[in-house]
Amino acid sequence: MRQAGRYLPQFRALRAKYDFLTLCRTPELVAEVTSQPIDYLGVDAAILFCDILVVLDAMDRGLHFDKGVGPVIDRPIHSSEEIAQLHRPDVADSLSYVADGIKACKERISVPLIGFCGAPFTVASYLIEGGGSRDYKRTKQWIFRDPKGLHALLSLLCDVTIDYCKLQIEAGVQALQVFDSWAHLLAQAQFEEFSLHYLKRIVDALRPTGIPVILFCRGSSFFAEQLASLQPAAISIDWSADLSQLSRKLPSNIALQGNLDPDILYADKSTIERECKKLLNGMKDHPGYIFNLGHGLKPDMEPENVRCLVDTVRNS
Ligand code: 1CP
Repeated sequence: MRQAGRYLPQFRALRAKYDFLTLCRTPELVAEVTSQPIDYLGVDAAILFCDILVVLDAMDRGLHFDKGVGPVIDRPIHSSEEIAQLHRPDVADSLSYVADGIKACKERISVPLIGFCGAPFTVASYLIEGGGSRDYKRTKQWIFRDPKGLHALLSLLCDVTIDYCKLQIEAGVQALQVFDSWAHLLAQAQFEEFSLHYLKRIVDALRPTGIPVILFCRGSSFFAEQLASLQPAAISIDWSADLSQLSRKLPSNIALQGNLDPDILYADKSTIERECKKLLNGMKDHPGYIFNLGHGLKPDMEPENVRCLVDTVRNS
């Protein structure tokens, strides 16, 4: 889950000087931000500093990140006719800055580096809505009004995503996490049709590389068995499930990652320690378990509390 995020003052100091995409496009700054949480927390792996939406930058949709607003896409897509005009970018060219950032990280960081991408459904929802949204109305309308058109968009984004993952692997990432942050908008059958199908294409395309793929959905507690059917290396479970109970329903050859409620970081240190130990205890007999949060950190979380959490896991 997000590491540097917005909660580290070291990140905010850099962000005050540089625009978000400038940070992403400058390899030395990517290495700097990626290593900030490693230096501060001593976690076991680094997650590349970038964003799931850079593929929309590669597709020239006018992506920018505005203070206090989040991601904005100046040229959203509203119809099938517009989809026909989209093109598959040469990511080796348009996202070469990500490859350069990865190489800079590898020189600087000694722990494994995790690359990532957005799932086609989640990236499509940003492209359709023009940014974040409260109710994702346009995306849901499209599901019911023009499923064929939506599939054309998802299929294109899936191809671009696979190219983008391969670019990250060639540049040196040692694992890849796919974020389907808006999957919880979908009912079970819709999830299979509009998300799982494309996640399968990604997992299958990357399998020959031997790089472990971790699947995360908001809603992964609910969709865990469907995700397991794709046989990814790992599934990252959101914070709503009882992980030890859920793990009994899933094949033991898939690692589980998760799933502490990130809002616990607003509590005092003894509560953080207690809840963390409860989770670790429930998973103590599960081989390959990876401790993690069930979603991202929030900007106003205390770095000291995050460190207390990491120390508790280390000392357990
Ligand atoms: O935190 C890190 O440094 C790790 C790198 C990282 C990752 C893994 C960033 C940097 N973004 C992401 C993934 C990401 N981006 C997701 C999937 C994970 C999740 O569900 O949280 C999503 C949905 C996005 C889209 C996005 N980018 C948002 C969410 C907006 C919304 O609709 O709710 C936001 C706020 C961003 C900007 C962003 N990306 C990353 C950071 C540190 C920030 C904040 C930038 C700032 O300072 O303004």
